Amino acid sequence: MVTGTSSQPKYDNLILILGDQLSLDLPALQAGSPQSDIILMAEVTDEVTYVRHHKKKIAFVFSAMRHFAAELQAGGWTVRYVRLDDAGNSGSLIGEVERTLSDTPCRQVMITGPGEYRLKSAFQNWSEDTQHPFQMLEDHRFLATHQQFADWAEGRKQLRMEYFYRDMRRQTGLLMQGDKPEGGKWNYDAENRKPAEDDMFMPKPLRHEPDPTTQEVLDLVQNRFGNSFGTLDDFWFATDREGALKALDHFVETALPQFGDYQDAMLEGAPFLYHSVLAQYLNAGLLNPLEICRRVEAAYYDGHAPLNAVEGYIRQIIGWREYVRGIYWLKMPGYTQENFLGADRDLPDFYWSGETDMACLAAAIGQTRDEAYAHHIQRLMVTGNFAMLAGIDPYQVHEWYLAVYADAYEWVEAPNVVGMSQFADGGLLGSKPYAASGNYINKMSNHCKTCAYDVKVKTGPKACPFNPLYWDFLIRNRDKLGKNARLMQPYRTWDRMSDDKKAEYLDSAAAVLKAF
Ligand code: FAD
Ligand code: DLZ
Ligand code: SF4
Repeated sequence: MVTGTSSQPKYDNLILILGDQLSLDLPALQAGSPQSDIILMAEVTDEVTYVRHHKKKIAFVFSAMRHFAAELQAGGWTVRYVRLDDAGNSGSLIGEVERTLSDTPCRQVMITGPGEYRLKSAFQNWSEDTQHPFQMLEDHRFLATHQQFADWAEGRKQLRMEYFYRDMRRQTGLLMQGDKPEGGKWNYDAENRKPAEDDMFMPKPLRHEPDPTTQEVLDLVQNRFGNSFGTLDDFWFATDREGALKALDHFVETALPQFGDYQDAMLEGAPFLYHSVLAQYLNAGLLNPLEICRRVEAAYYDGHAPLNAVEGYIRQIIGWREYVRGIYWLKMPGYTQENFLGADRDLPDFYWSGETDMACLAAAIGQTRDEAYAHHIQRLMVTGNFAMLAGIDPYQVHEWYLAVYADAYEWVEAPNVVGMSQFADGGLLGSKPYAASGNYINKMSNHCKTCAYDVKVKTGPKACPFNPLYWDFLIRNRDKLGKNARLMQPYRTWDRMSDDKKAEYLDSAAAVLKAF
């Protein structure tokens, strides 16, 4: 219950800023005024523990919040910053709003629309219950508004990213020559599938030494959440906008030119390859999507990076990122519960421990534990592919991804996991499941060379587990997938196999599934 609201308001607006709203151009900051408003930022256990967040993600968010609060104060704002260990911390964001109102009356509470549905609806419910004046502003740090995406989706049979992306190219003018795409093609993805070699020069993302603020947060997280997933060792993320901008420059200088060619590659001991490792900064608000794209576009016109790299990179941000956000808000609530294939197995323990003889999974999960990071193909074709082939409950898969990556917020994670990687939405995002046998991983990585299993062996104890699981997945789900035009070929191959071969595959898959 809100108390103290009847007394004379001390401030006009109480502006709540969330841990992923760390942008000076945030709508609530633009609408407010340092002269008449007070800002609230709060570290709360509810946000830390609603999934088993990686320790590095918690540390990143808290340190970035503290740096941002200091920046706001330096800019003349009054900031009430609640630290996790502060006496009286209620443990929830709504609790902290109420606590503030009770000792510091404010005419109105103002927030920028939260990125996750659960928080948005919690605030809407709160405002209805308390009747305290409340304003929620649309988050305009994206290219497409919810309404714009809904209008685009209206009446379409299929929501294909490619068409949405072209609209975003036209809207932003990025890589456009008049109304034509630069180079004559919209999409250079076909050129972006080279495997990487062990002896290639490998750039590294820019590392930032923890300053005293970050060090203090690291100690706090170790003390309070020491049992949470992941390690805090060697924390190197930037935690303010200045550092994030330097990381962007460093990526453009060192890795962007190869980003396209090796976008789908995986390499043992090379967790970042030519990826930007900027999503955690972008999603927390330290960088803006359009400024990243303009910087990357300039690298093309300066002759520093080729078109396949630049177009591929811009597509990820103005195409995929905006598109998955649109899908999330179009389909929530309910989207995270979808389970088209009826998968119901529990997530194997090795997703948390990393202890598995499968070299590709051990590498992806090991670096996830160490860095709170894995790149797209590891997320999609290793951990995601395995979970789907093994029939893991997609909700458990969704919770795992939301917890373990520094860049994970439900609006971007859920469509990628539930839709793209698990096909749990029945094909809204992808026209077919991203299911692959060991052959794909062998083609795109060198993991199989050191694996305890043999990727060329199809069945039996030495066989790469992805091989029998691939067929088991297709056969198990034939009633749901059998009519998919893009799966006709594998189903035909299956139908031509001898009964003995089929039985070998299914028995091997059963043995794999029994082992965890
Ligand atoms: P880069 O490879 O350098 O790509 C550049 C940028 O493009 C990224 O920083 C990101 O902002 C954007 N981007 C690329 N692909 C996507 C995509 N499919 N959806 C949305 N944005 C994209 N991305 C997240 O930001 N948060 C998540 O929680 C998340 N979960 C994922 C789960 C699964 C199963 C899959 C398959 C993908 C997921 N992605 C997620 C998308 C993508 O894997 C990450 O954005 C990317 O790996 C982040 O690393 P990077 O910054 O080095 O990206
Ligand atoms: C991810 C996160 C964490 C770990 N902790 C906090 C927090 O203590 N306070 C806060 O305001 N935000 C935090 N966040 C980010 C929120 O979870 C995020 O703002 C919502 O999920 C909406 O996207
Ligand atoms: Fe992964 Fe199979 Fe290759 Fe091992 S053999 S690394 S399990 S794809």
